[in-house]
Amino acid sequence: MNFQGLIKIESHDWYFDVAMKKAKTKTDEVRSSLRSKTPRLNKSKTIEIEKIRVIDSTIRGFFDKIVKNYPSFDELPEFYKQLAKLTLELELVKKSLGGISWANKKIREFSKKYEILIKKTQDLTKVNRLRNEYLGRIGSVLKQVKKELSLLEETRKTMKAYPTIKTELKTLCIAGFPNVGKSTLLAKLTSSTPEINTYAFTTKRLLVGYLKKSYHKVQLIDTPGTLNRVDKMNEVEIQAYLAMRYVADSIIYVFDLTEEYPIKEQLKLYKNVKKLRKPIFCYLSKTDILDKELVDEFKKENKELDFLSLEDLKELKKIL
Ligand SMILES: Nc1nc2c(ncn2[C@@H]2O[C@H](COP(=O)(O)OP(=O)(O)O)[C@@H](O)[C@H]2O)c(=O)[nH]1
Ligand SMILES: [Mg+2]
Repeated sequence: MNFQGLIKIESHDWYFDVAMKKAKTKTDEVRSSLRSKTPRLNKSKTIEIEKIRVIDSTIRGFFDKIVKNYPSFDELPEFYKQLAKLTLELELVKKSLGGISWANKKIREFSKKYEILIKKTQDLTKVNRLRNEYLGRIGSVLKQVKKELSLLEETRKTMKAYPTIKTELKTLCIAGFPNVGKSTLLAKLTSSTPEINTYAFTTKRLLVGYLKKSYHKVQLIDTPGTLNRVDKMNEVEIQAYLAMRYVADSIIYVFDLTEEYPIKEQLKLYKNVKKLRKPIFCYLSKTDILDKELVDEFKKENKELDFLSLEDLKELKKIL
């Protein structure tokens, strides 16, 4: 799923101005194509009707796109549905989209109505009056969706920062305390493919990498965070938790025995991750700078854990 391509939503003034500019270009064309012999009333009517048509199709074209382009939240994969629930005011978003559709309908109505009124009139001054009235109506409809437009734009910006995760792929999440070596492991496992994001060693967003073997593709996600209560989590921790819960088929849990975090705490987090009821493989990082004895002892003490060895990359990839 990819939210990068959502079109920017502008202010209500912007749509009005663009529509007016387009209308002007078009009516200038029409004006110069009319014969000089055409009676003034007919000329004026033709021009103003053309103006209405351009304004109508321009604004409604934009608004249609906004509504069609917006994700339908009920149909999103569970991960994004939950993420949206936690990060957006979904009810307001739905109402705002409804507001844009309402504006579209209203604009259509006014355009039809004023086109007919202008066609019918035989009075030159009335043509201009009707046109001004029409513009006033359209301006007022746009004003009425001012808040809706800006809410949809704010929401779009939030969604733009969502990670791009392929929810349909077999997925492994890498979990563990900060600084234990999760991102390093992700890089080690997926460095052979160019799709790993270049901003490694950051916890600002989820890192995603892919492992390919013939037809099979596995997605690996670096999921930083310590599984706090949801209201205590920051944005990336929420994403990490949701990825583990809704996207992961299995999890690699990274232990770091270099005492950065007490091993007791790391085991506690491990147990919390286990509650997600997914297969968990454990990986011991930084064994290159650890006493072999310490490593062996830890493994002995925690026999129930399913340890992975990175030395045996082949084995690991087979498991993946
Ligand atoms: N010696 C050694 N250092 C490592 C290893 N894995 C990670 N590190 C270092 O530990 C620090 C934290 O690693 P990082 O992958 O960013 O941890 P993360 O916060 O869990 O993603 C970095 O300075 C890494 O260079 C390892 O296997 N051996
Ligand atoms: Mg990291």
